[in-house]
Amino acid sequence: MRLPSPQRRLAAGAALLAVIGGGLLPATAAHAAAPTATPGAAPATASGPLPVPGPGTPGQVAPDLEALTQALRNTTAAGAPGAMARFTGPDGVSTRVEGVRDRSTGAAMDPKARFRIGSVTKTFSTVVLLQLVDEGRIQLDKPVNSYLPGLLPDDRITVRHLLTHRSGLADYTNTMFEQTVPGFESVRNKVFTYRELVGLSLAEPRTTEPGAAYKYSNTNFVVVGMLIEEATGKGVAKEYERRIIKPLGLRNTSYVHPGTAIKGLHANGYLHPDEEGAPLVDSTEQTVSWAQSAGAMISNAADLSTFMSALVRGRLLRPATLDAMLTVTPTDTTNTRFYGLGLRRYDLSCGTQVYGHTGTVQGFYTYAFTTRDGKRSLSSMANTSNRGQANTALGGTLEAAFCGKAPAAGPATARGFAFAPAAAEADLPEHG
Ligand code: REY
Repeated sequence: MRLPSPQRRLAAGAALLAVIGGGLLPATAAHAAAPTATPGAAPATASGPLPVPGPGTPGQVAPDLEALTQALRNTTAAGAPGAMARFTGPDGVSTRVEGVRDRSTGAAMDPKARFRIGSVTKTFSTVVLLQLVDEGRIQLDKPVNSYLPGLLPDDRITVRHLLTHRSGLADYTNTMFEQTVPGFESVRNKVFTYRELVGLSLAEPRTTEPGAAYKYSNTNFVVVGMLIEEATGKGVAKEYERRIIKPLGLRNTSYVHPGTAIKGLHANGYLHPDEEGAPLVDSTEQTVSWAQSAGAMISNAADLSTFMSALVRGRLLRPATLDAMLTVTPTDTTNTRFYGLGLRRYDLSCGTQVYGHTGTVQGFYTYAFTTRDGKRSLSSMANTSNRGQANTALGGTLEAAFCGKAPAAGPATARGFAFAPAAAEADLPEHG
């Protein structure tokens, strides 16, 4: 299999950090290791964002709405039919849209539109699983095989290894979607069992020793879905509904697997073929059975911000469990991108730290992030995929929204920081 170069880079970076930190690194140790890994990087602290010179603290920065629009224009210029961003902060809600949500009718992108959120689903699955931890039904450091006897070939793989992408279970989607359009068409209407998906992973060599390194893999969150079903005796759809969607009133959020439609006002998704210039493929309708609890949910921008904000404010989990979810280790050597339990942390150029997740499912790129206090949230999406430049451009909405108009002096310039999440992420843009 051809390993895309960002993945090679990440693998090397993860290995380096594993050597430096001796395996699983808490955020503080990761930062301590940073000067070696990224010479010249300003130190960040685990306890809070870097101070920003000039008026105001990061918490008071207003979004730069012109920069937000520019990021969306860059996204459509890079090949997305449409893009949108929705920011919630102390001064209310701002939305921006560019391009179309439906190429056949020419209907404009709509900030209320529903779309496929891909791996942002992983954060929902994690919350359900951690509620089961809060209820004493699952323990984070127990072997997966103690709940699902004989499922995995290694009794050392724990529940926490799944949630931190440190199980070493190969990501079956790498081979499934090596050829983008044929790969997609071969699964678009398929219905897989969880066991079939795990079987595809186990047919490949494992990537790391349990716990040794971060290696993003959809397989981890397929097994999380199995754990949820095993512990509750119900499908994940019921648990998302009962534990998150209903209590938070998320009326645009659903899990309809193996249904193929996105009901109500929605954006159509358009997949870029690998061949430059070939026509886009309308990928709106699909089972997303290849992802299920790792990536098959539907939502909209407002619901994603409500969810992320409620999560960090402690409305869904007990304090100790939320702390565990927010305890991060680096995903690469930039010292700006981290992963907790089913949750990313990005440290932006202005020092602000945001928590959330990214998502890629054929036809849709998503970013859903919030500040630690949950007071400022951004959800942005583009209705395309397999188009790295569009994903990178969409990532620009984070800087525009959270770093806003703060002066570009101090740490930002000192670090020469250019925030391009897609460029160094294993799951972005190639898969995820
Ligand atoms: C898989 C392929 C994306 C996407 C993926 N998404 O793993 C999970 C995530 C749920 O982390 C596809 N890429 C694309 C290719 C590459 O076909 N040849 O970009 O649509 O969000």
